[in-house]
Amino acid sequence: MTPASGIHLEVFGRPPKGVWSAPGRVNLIGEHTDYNDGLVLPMALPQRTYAACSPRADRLLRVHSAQAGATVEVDLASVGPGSPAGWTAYVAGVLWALAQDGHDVRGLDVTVDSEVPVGAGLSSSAALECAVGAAASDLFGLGLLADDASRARLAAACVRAENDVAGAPTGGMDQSASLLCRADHALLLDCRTGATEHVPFVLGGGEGSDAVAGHVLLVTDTRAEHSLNDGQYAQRVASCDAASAALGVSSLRDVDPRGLEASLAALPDDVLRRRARHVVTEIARVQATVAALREGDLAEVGRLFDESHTSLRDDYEVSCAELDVSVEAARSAGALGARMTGGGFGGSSIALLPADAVDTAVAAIAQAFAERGWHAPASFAVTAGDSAHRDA
Ligand code: GAF
Repeated sequence: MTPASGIHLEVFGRPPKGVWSAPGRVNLIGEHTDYNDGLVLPMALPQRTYAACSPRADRLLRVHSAQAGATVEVDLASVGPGSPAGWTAYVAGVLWALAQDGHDVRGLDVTVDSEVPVGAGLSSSAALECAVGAAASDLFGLGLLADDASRARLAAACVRAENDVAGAPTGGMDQSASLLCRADHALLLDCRTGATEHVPFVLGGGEGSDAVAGHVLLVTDTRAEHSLNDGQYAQRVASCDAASAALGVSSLRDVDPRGLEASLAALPDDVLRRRARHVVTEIARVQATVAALREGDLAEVGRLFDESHTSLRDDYEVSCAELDVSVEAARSAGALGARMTGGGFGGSSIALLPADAVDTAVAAIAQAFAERGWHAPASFAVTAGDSAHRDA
């Protein structure tokens, strides 16, 4: 019995029909490119969100969160844009989006138990949506876990839950990562066409034939809380839309990096020029990172991580002091490269480190935070995990 099943039995008085889980993610590179039809390179985290579920005959949704220690009831007929508010929007929103797609969706009793840190930029909301989406797919016989094309449709429903019900105007990277990633691989996703490639990314302390073996990906949750529906993220989306409109293209993906300077010169102000420069150069960095990984050139991967961070900090202006300090400390302790990951304005950074430099890096980051009187950060090594599935 999984911990979520035990809690479910206690709270709802009957065992769940099953338990499903979905991972959080880190994005290796390709930040703020998904809503510009660009390329992204996320990998699933080993940390997962579990949803123990039993179907109901009526249209009531009862959700218990082990972390919040609370049970909330939602009538599915009342779900829609902006309703319900708070974390239940991610659960109710998925059922709402599936019903909108024409699926016969009924009520559920759901117990949520999560290992993905909340507010850390590691996609806890997408993990929740995708775990519930996976459960709904199996329990209502929707077949949306059957293959990658069906999973992409489920990801799209989870994105609508986030955009329309929770009111966060995000792109689709996080839900795609949670539903499409494979263990020991990063996911190269073309957000324009939906095309995917699974790029080997085997991390670990030992020697191995894979390029990344002998190296560690260290995640640092800075504990500087980030939020995607406080207006800043939406402002960046609006700037990109304004830049592409001014350039007469359907999205910034259409701007050729080779003619970037000429395109930037056609934009009306410096802010739009910097936002567009980040997006166009970041898409090119994703391609370069995949090529470097395939060639086993980790020094180049590290250099691209560093360049990406600088671009997000100076041109896109979505970093913060805690992210910059964690990245600098990791680099000084021997990281090949380091960058913020996810939406920014707080959240987490990643650093690619030789295995023998990890302890020094963790200590250096902790010390840099202590010296500034900040909350202690949480640093942990991760490997590339598996996508959403049924556990029990
Ligand atoms: C957040 C969003 F949810 C993603 O869609 C993506 O835009 C990311 O920020 C930035 O790359 O995680």
